Amino acid sequence: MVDVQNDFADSQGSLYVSEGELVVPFVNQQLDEARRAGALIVYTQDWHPESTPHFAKDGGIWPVHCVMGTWGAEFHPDLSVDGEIVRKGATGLDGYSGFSERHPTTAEEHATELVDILHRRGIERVVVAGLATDYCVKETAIDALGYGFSTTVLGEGIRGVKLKPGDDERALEEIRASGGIIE
Ligand code: VGL
Ligand code: ZN
Repeated sequence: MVDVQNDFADSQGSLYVSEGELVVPFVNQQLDEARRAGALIVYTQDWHPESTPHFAKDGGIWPVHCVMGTWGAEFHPDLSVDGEIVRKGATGLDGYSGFSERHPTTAEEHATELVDILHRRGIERVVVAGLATDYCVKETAIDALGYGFSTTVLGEGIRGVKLKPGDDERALEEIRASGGIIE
């Protein structure tokens, strides 16, 4: 479950994804079913320091969002949270994918603990939903495919930032081109 946090999912959030709150009832129902089926559930959280080259004020492209410990970084209050939590971006790198963090300009990149968590549990199939389609959902799904997990994205449980119109559709095409299924 990718980044269902106030700054993305609440209309008062600083990087509000249009209709972001609408994914919550749907993903809660999916999470319930997954939990009953014994699935491992992992929630990612975008988790930035106050200054990072990820933010426009520090040379990046985004308004300040999901600063660690603030309201904007908290999960949406209606999200059913019960599972592992993986935070990304805390070192000041971009953390679009739940699997990795990357410096926006240098080649610096390192893995989060997510792949180890999945390997330890013997996971073979990953189902992705959350925010936002064209950034963190896309990067997480494509990395999951790269690690060899069979990967499905739940179309009803995602919404896009759409800096450019059509970015969300293009993201889904990229996921499909990498071998992912949009359900
Ligand atoms: C995200 C932009 C910046 C996301 C995170 O969760 O999709 N988008 N940081
Ligand atoms: Zn971010």
